[in-house]
Amino acid sequence: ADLFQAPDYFLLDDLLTEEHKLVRDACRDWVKREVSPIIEDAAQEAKFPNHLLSGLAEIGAFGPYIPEEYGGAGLDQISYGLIMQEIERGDSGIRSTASVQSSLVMYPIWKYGDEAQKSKFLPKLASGEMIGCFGLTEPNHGSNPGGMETKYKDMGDHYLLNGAKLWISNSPFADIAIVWAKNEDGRIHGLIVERGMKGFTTPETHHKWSLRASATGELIFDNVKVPKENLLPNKSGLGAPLGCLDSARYGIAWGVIGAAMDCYDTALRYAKERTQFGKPIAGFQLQQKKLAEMITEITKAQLLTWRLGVLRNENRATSAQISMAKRNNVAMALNIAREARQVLGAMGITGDYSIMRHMMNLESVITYEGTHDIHLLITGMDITGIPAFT
Ligand code: TGC
Ligand code: FAD
Repeated sequence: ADLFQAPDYFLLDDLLTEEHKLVRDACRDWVKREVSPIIEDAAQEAKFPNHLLSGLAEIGAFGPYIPEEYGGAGLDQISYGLIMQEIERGDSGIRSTASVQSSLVMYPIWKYGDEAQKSKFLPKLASGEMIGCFGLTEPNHGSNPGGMETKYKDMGDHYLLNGAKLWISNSPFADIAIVWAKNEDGRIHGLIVERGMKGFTTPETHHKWSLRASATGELIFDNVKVPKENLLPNKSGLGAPLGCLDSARYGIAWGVIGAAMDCYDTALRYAKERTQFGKPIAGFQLQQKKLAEMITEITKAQLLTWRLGVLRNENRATSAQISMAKRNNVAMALNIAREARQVLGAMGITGDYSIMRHMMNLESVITYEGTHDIHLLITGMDITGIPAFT
């Protein structure tokens, strides 16, 4: 990890501002110092390294684009993307924590919350003093969250919440959960559920082969009394959680480039050092094909996300463009991880190198935040005008 060289085959650094480069380099140094040395053991032991939370806050990973008045870093969308890239070069699970905290917890409070909610929660979330999670997926409703069964009832002075969410990143230790639930009219709203509320439990999901350094769990609501001031008042309907997903999916499109870069860099270095049949394996055409295709795909993904970042800075990016980038880049990173693992032969299956961990992590990334199939159907709907989900 000490020797990591970020590939920049098309001199994309020329497209970045001094601020972008400063933010990225600070983040890259932090990952090298704090994440790389401990991440393999954390993944092997299936433990989220929660001592990293304050460092994540310091590099601006909690609310990169949230205004400074609420404790955020006040950066643009390209800086946000570069932060995600550098963290995911370390590990997709650590990037997941940053994605959830920023785009799935701070973003809805910032966009859909009232002033009291913003000042109560955002500064503590930005500093990492408080950690949040996002409950949309349910046991019976993953790709189709509109079918959710979790519901709340107006009891006059509070709401009564019942239901369950599954596959929730950070749920086992989160202080608050942004929970999407239907009211008596079947309309979806976001509620801030706080740890300690009676009837609210968060059991951990064990035995994952993927995202092992990230804690995943359930959210169970058994007649939970939620104060009325905890309902996010300014947006309802499925578009509210999907709006948060746009921001998180954008970050993932950048993030996975980091994982791909780390796999490529590791495979290239190994191929130049490993000798078989009297020469470095990098000298064989079959290995060159793998490496040349990796750098080509990384370069295309970098251009796609940079352009998407510019469009987002100008408020012109569409949800369908974000879906295309998420889908393309995650599949690109997963393919690179699989190819890079082979370049290392048997060494590729060990924890002495990061590739197999990235590969297993990316099996979650290709499923969460909208599966590879769902994003294809979003593109299909966008270009034909005909939804093919049902
Ligand atoms: P549909 O009828 O198309 O839309 C319902 C309403 O939502 C609006 N909308 C959006 N708004 C904002 N952003 C978007 N991307 C939007 N897409 C749609 C739409 O305009 C409509 O608004 P209105 O006002 O007319 O009501 O909805 P549908 O039920 O047909 O579903 C469409 C579909 C399948 C694309 C959607 O359900 C979907 O994206 N499904 C995938 C579910 C998903 O991504 N779940 C992610 C859970 S969170 C997670 O995985 C976190 S992992 C975090 C980590 O660890 O990093
Ligand atoms: P399903 O929806 O059951 O899909 C199964 C298969 O069917 C998939 O291949 C899918 O592509 C395909 N399929 C579904 N519908 C169609 C269709 N219309 N046409 C063609 N094929 C289709 N969720 C949260 O809310 N918050 C979180 O923090 C969170 N974190 C996660 C962390 C991890 C590690 C994982 C693995 C998941 C997480 N998720 C989270 C859940 C994630 O968003 C869902 O797993 C995802 O949306 C898919 O839902 P599902 O697993 O129920 O699959």
